Amino acid sequence: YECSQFNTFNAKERYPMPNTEKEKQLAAEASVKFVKDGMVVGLGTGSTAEFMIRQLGEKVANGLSMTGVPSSERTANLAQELGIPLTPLDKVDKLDLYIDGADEIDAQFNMIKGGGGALLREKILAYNSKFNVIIVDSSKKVESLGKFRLPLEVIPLAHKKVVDQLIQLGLNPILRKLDNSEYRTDENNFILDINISGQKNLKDLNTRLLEIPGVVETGLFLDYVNVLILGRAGDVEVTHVNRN
Ligand code: ABF
Repeated sequence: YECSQFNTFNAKERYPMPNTEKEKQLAAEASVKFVKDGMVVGLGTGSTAEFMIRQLGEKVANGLSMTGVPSSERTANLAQELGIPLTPLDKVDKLDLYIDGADEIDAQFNMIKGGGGALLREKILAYNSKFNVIIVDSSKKVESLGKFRLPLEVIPLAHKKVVDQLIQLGLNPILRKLDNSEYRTDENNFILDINISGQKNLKDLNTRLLEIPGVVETGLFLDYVNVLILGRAGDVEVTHVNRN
């Protein structure tokens, strides 16, 4: 099964509603209210997170004292341009707060993340944060996950073997490409986007995926959300999630 035979897949292709950008912006604006002086804040990746980072940049310019931990090189570059002080994760104990977007979120607050390719660092930051705030436009809210393909970060040398396993599991993997070559993550790995629509037991699926040697991480974020901020039309819906 040759890689060159894979279909190309651009995970960022979706059909945005006309007010999507406004909804992202409103959700982002509401999220920065959670940032207090002195906090260490994990900074997500993606267009919704970018609205949030720009707003934090303004707050920092106006005197807010905070330190950011970036979830990608792209986010690190933007934060630096905006004058947000940054620190590596291993220099802090826990993040006070992590704010990020998502590709899909279901009724139980399970998420697919990683459409932007930063799932591994995003999950590390979310796991090591005391509090996770997710910001989305209304197109991301779904009854059950799976219209969006689930990204898996995989070690390049193992990726064909991983593909074989995923085909056997009926998950229809597609190697992500960028400009005709394999997309590379910040850790220099590949991404396989798989079809999980109709999967009932997400926890079990996640475990099975992580058991395949060569799979580094999945974009399934189960049990991570503390607050969901959803932009809808001209307003936001804020949901506090009880995770006990
Ligand atoms: C990230 O941003 C990802 O995990 C997710 O893939 C993406 C969502 O992008 P956007 O906000 O541009 O829709 O947090």
